[in-house]
Amino acid sequence: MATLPPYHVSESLKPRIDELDLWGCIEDLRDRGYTVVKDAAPPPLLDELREVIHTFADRSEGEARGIAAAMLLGRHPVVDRVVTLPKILAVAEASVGMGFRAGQIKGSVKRQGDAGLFMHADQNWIPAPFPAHNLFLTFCIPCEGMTEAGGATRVVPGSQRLRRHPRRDEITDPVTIPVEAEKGSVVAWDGSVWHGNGPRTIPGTRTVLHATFQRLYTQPIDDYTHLLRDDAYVASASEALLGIIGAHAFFGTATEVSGGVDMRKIVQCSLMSKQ
Ligand SMILES: O=C(O)CCC(=O)C(=O)O
Ligand SMILES: [Fe+2]
Repeated sequence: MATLPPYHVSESLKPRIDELDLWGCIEDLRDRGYTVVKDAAPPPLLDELREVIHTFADRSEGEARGIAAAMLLGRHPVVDRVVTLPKILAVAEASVGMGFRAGQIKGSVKRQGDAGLFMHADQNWIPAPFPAHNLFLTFCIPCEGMTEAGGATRVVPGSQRLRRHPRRDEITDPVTIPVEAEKGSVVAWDGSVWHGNGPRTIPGTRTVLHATFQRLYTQPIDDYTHLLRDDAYVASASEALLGIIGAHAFFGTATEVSGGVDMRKIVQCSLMSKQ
């Protein structure tokens, strides 16, 4: 089976991209390395998400307390719903291919006076030159929208084409633009594009969910495979949720007596990885 070239959308995904009106987002990701997906999340769901992130962040320990909440998949139905919203799943598949996995699912809270984040490409542990097929897609899901003064994500549009990490001098003298988004919109960028975020200079909080999706063959940042061993969770989870947690992955399926990996799964993964 032929492999789909980078940035091409598979025949099976096209109808969803049409229906959800996402072609502009796909072109943005190809040309600029980032996009704003409009009307991706219902505002009442974002209000619930905000509460959930603050609740879990308050349970984090040390410096993360009140600021960051990690390993959020499977811990609250609102998080599971948000990461499997139709526009998010469709943009993720277009960028990191069929059979993609949930990577890091994390909440963060930024307050007035908080500094900005240094510039980087998300695939920090991947050596350059980066592969032509994108490996990571990060969604930044702001619970109240994102403005420059509020500490928006900042990107260097087009930097994904360089397919390398920023050099030290490029980090200290970045040419970035803020990515502003209305409540309900989500921001997404690929694993190669250089980005960081700006300081927050206004009162209130910037509460966001960072949801990173990864190409099938890469090692997921967070390990959610324990959820697949939880019968009650599996029984109530959607097919999409089970897929991103790794229900179809062949990795680790060999046992001491099986004679090899799960044949059905390796065949399925080999087909999906090319789409
Ligand atoms: O918080 C942001 O705006 C960007 C954070 C970031 O670099 C990331 O989630 O990859
Ligand atoms: Fe990042």
